[in-house]
Amino acid sequence: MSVETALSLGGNIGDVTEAFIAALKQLVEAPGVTLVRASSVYSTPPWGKLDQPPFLNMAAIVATSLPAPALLALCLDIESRLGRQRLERWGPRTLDIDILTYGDEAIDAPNLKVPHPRMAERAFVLAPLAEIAPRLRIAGRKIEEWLALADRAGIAVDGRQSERLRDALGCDRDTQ
Ligand code: GSY
Repeated sequence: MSVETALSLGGNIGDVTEAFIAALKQLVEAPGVTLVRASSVYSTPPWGKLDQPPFLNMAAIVATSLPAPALLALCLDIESRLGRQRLERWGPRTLDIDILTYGDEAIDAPNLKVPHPRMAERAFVLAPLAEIAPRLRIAGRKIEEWLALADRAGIAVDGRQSERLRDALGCDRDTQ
């Protein structure tokens, strides 16, 4: 059985687009994972700790036959294989991969809460996800509705980084 799951990727140290590309390639190389859709790459102001460089963020929908804990283990493994650095809580980092949704399941495990408990208030998560799954519902509202309520100041598609991502993934603008 295959489940569609929404992922959020972000980082603000090093070549973040390269990390997105490598992470997505490693995800789909894993047995039981296919990429359904990838968003553009967005430049986003830092959230939580303001005195740090802007982030790049994107979202992806993947279909997987992996149970949620195995998908989480895979994401953590990819983060560490790509040399994950997280210098401080809420601070700069090379790459985060967060599981936002796992089908329509609610998961409340110590290391995995799905839907991601803070996603509805984070425009850096909602803007990329709204591009590829605007009608996905969490907590009683569609992603596009949550985004309309969120503060989107400073959030913009980064055309050059999005082009790099599209070229590397071999998808074109319309079918992405
Ligand atoms: O997993 C969240 C990491 N993170 C981010 C992020 O990905 N984007 C922005 N804009 N701010 C952030 N603050 C943290 S922590």
